[in-house]
Amino acid sequence: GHRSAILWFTGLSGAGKSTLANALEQQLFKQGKNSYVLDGDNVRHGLNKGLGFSDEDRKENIRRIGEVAKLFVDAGTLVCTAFISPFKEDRNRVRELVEDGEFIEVYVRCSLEACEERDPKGLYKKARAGEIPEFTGISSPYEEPDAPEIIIDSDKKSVEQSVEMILAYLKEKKIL
Ligand code: GGZ
Repeated sequence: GHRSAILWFTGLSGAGKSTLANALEQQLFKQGKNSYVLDGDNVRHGLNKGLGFSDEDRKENIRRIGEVAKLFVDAGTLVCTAFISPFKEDRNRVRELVEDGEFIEVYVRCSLEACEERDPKGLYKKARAGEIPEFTGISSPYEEPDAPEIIIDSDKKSVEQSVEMILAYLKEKKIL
């Protein structure tokens, strides 16, 4: 068995949050652990359809995701969330929803320059051209975590190395 927890990935667009969350989930699945990924694909298009990217909408986006993540914890699932979640206050509010040790903040750290260089969806280019208002890192802030449980330097570590780091943390904390 395992204890349930929230692995809360935070970082800029293009930093690699979804990639890491999904790679971790695959490993957990292989180990027979009950896990699930919440990301833009299954949340912003459904539950949070209608929310945009103003500060207020991002706050509400994160609040709802936090509540859903808590339900997953109640159900005994290791839930990985992959959202920019740019505001410290909103992330800390989610932390307070669950027991000590059940909120694991994973800062996927990557310089704006590197994210902009990758630009897998061409969004930074559009944001620079003024076609996407309030784009995180360009025209909307990202507040770095003060004390994340885990920091992944995604421009220096491979996905495999990063997943190993997270698995090692979960074992050390007796979650796995
Ligand atoms: C940031 C935006 C924006 C703006 C659309 N700012 O790389 P992506 O495409 O797939 O990930 C980004 C995603 C961010 O949604 P989140 O729910 O994670 O954001 S938050 O936690 O701040 O609520 C990006 C796309 O949506 N996107 N417009 N203006 N990212």
